[in-house]
This record gives sequence, C-alpha cells and structure tokens, in this order.
Amino acid sequence: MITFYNHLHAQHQGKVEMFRGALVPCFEVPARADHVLAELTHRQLGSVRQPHAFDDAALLAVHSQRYLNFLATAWDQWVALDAANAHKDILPSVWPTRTFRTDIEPDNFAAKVGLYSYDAGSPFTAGTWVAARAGANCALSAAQQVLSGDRAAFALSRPPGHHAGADFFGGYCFLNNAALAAQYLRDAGMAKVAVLDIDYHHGNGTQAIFYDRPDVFFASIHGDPRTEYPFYLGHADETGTGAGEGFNLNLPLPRGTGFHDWLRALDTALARILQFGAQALVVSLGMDTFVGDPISGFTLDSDDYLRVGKTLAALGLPTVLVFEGGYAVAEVGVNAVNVLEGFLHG
Ligand code: FKS
Ligand code: ZN
Repeated sequence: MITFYNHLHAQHQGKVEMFRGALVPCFEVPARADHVLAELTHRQLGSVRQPHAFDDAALLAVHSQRYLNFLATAWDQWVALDAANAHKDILPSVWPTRTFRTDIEPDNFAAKVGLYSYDAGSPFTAGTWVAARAGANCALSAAQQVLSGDRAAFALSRPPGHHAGADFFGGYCFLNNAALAAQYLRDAGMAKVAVLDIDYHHGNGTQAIFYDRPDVFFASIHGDPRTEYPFYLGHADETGTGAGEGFNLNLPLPRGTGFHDWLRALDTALARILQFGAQALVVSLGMDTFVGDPISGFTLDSDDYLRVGKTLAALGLPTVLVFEGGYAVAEVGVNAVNVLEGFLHG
C-alpha cells in the first residue's frame, strides 16, 4: 500500500488551544504524523511517496471560494494588523450564533475568523495553509492512486480534516481531506462512494458536506455528542435531508465503550455501506479510539487495530485511508500501522 506524506505538515504547529478556561499546549502535534511515518518505515509496509500537486479546482469541489480565499490570506491579514502578531497564533474568540448574519463578511479580522470557524481549540498559524494544502494533496493523491487500480492507499495527512465544513474550520481541521478524496472519486466517475468515519469524534464537517446528497453515503462511529466533542452534531436521528435522506448513518456510543461493542457498530456500518452499493470507500482513520488516548473515551487496544484493518479489507472495496485524530503520541504509529497491516495481511 502506498502512503502519501509531505513533510510540510510540520509547518502547522499550533502553540496553545482553549481548554476548560485555560490555554493549554496543543494536543494535535506534528510528532503524531512522524511516529506513523517512522513505524511505516520500520515495518516496511509499502512505499512512502510525495503527493502530487492539485489545483484549486479540486478544493473548490468541496470548499467555498470565499473560505479558501480566507485561508490563503488569513496569516498575512493577521500580521498586517500588528507586526508582533507574527509570534502569536490566530485563535478564534467570537462567532455568529443564532439570529446573527453570516452573509456579510465583516472587515474586522477577529469577526472574519469567527465567521469561518466554530471553536477556540484550533489555532491558525503561519504555516497552516501550506500544511493543510499539502495534506489535502496527500488525500487527493491517495484517491488518484486507488482510481489507477490500487486496492488501497493511505494519506498520512496533517492537520486532520473531518471537522472542517465547506466554509469553516474547527476541531484542528481546515480542509476536509476525506471529503476531498470522496469528491475526487465521484468526479472521476465512481457513481457511489462511501465515507466511513472511525475517529472518536463525529465527523460533523464531512456529514454536513454530503448531508443532502444520495451519491455519497456517510457513516460514523463516535462518542455520543451529548457528552463528547463536537457536541452539536452526530446524533442517531441524523439520517440525511432531501435527496440525501437515508444516506447518513450515525452510530454514537457511550464513553467507555470497548472493542466488542465498537466492532458490532463497525459491522452495522459496513453492512449499510454494502447495501448502499458503494464502489469505493474512504475511511476517516482516527486513532483516538485507543484506550490510552488523553482526550477520548473508548478502550480499544493496539492489537484491536489489526482486526479493524482486516474487517475493513473484508468489504472488498477500493479504499482510501485518511489519517485523522489520535493523541496518544507514543502509540499512534503502532496503532495506525496495525490498521494498515490488518488490511493488507489480515
Ligand atoms: C479536549 C478538547 C477537545 C477538540 C477535539 C478535537 C478532536 C479532533 C479530531 C480530529 F480528527 F479532527 F483531529 N477539543 N477535551 O480528533 O476529531
Ligand atoms: Zn478525533
């Protein structure tokens, strides 16, 4: 299996995020991807390649033009406000909630940041745009690789993507890598594509992007949003809207859920994906379901990930795996590569 990786991911290195009333060091650090890369190399699980460059059209298939303009210029706008800002990250602090207007882009920079985001946990840094684009290129390259006939490909991208919507960032995510891969497969002629999100957190961005569409089925297994981030989406009664009704499946599980029950949910999701008639699968591969994860609540063990990979492979579909969360940094490499090994060698 080919892995697409670009060292530019390390350009996105947030300093602090808002957590329980304090600014704490970021959980989503460059070392996460480096551990996966080291483990891949150590276990010789296929080659690692640089992604190809994709132009704006591939991003515009998922994201709005005004959001992409914002991402591309945000850092320069920030530093233009005050040269001293070059040493601080951008952190959102004000948002338009119910009753506010979102059709007018404010001139005020903080207000603009709030228009395009939804939390104070996602610092935007000098290198965020460069890194996010490189990460999206990894996901698009992995999709291209599968289109060219490979059974599977892995996008080792950072920052993660599944919380990013068509026009907002949040949850450490800026460009929705999994959605970009799925849309790329659609645009290349695959009529039905499924996205399976097995990160601990609900993929609210991916769900929102495809919510009214019958051509991309979205299934997600995640911590119950009543108690777990992102809180405001991911409930079982969200089944799609309009033409997309019936093409969205949420399987929220309580904090503390172990592998036995998690695997039952996976079987449910995979059965629905088969029933849908997907021609390809995109997996949002979050490793924060691990028992040792510092911010999550499921209890999967490292060995369980071999079984996860094997179960995904048994579906028999061309598969694009996209790296998402996972904050037990020392173990994230072994855990992610276990999924790939289980997929390849069952
Ligand atoms: C600690 C603060 C929680 C937000 C958690 C974001 C999770 C991000 C992720 C992704 F895959 F996108 F990286 N803050 N309780 O793991 O879903
Ligand atoms: Zn997560």
